[in-house]
Amino acid sequence: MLGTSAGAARPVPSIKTGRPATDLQASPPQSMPEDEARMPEMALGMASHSKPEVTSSAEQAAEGEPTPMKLYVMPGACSLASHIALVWTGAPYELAVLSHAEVGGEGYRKLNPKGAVPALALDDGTVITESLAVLEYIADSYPDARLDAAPGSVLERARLNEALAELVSDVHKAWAPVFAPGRYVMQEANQDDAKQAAFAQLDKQYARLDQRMQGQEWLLFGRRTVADAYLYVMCRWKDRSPTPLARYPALAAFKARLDADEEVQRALGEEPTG
Ligand SMILES: N[C@@H](CCC(=O)N[C@@H](CS)C(=O)NCC(=O)O)C(=O)O
Repeated sequence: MLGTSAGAARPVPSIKTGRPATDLQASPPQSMPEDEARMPEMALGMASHSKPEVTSSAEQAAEGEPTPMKLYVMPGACSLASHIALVWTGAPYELAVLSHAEVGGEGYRKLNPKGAVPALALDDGTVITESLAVLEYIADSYPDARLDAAPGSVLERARLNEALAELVSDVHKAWAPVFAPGRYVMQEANQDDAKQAAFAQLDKQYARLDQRMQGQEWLLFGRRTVADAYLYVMCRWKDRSPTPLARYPALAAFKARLDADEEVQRALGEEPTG
């Protein structure tokens, strides 16, 4: 279920660019083997980060400050797309940067029982999960940023959903046997096979995306949308496979353009990878 209500029993801590200190400090998921517990940060060559600045929503309310929406992310994970989209809107936000253990931990599961990022907590305690929903919520909430389908265009909306669905459910999920082979293949001896099969599948998907991006600055509509933020994250991951992003010239050029985007750099700087 996507829309759940959080924080009725106790306020969710409000964290400014850092991990929650109190209610999200939990042990790594019990059932998860060590290599899985380290993914995707370790699989992606990412490390943990420094202690956060923490203020509680209750404190903020007492001080009369409005509580901006809060995005829960893991460094460099798919949640980076929602983070970049938020920066592109120029809206105020708070960030909770979690470790993989925290994402699987009890505290965060109260917020998102699926134990995955991203999650976007709104100021009334409503929580939105799933990248597609979070990205479209962000885009729809800040129409001036023009990150969404054109208002009223049913076809553009369908094209945006189409692109996001492909990125989220095909491209992203094709990485799963690479990051967590133990979830797909029981015998450790066979897990490398699962990874090699995933790499082959990924190569087909990236080749298709590369063809689509030829001569295009943006994925859709000749302008920037939230789908570009997600495509960027998928491009960042590709160097973790035997065939690096450089093999896909249009995608490599797209990534280089976004690497140079100051707002993308700001988002990356807020998700320290050590
Ligand atoms: N269907 C979810 C998947 C989100 C997802 O897989 N997030 C990963 C990070 S890229 C995660 O939190 N993984 C934690 C885990 O699987 O233990 C979405 O599209 O938002």
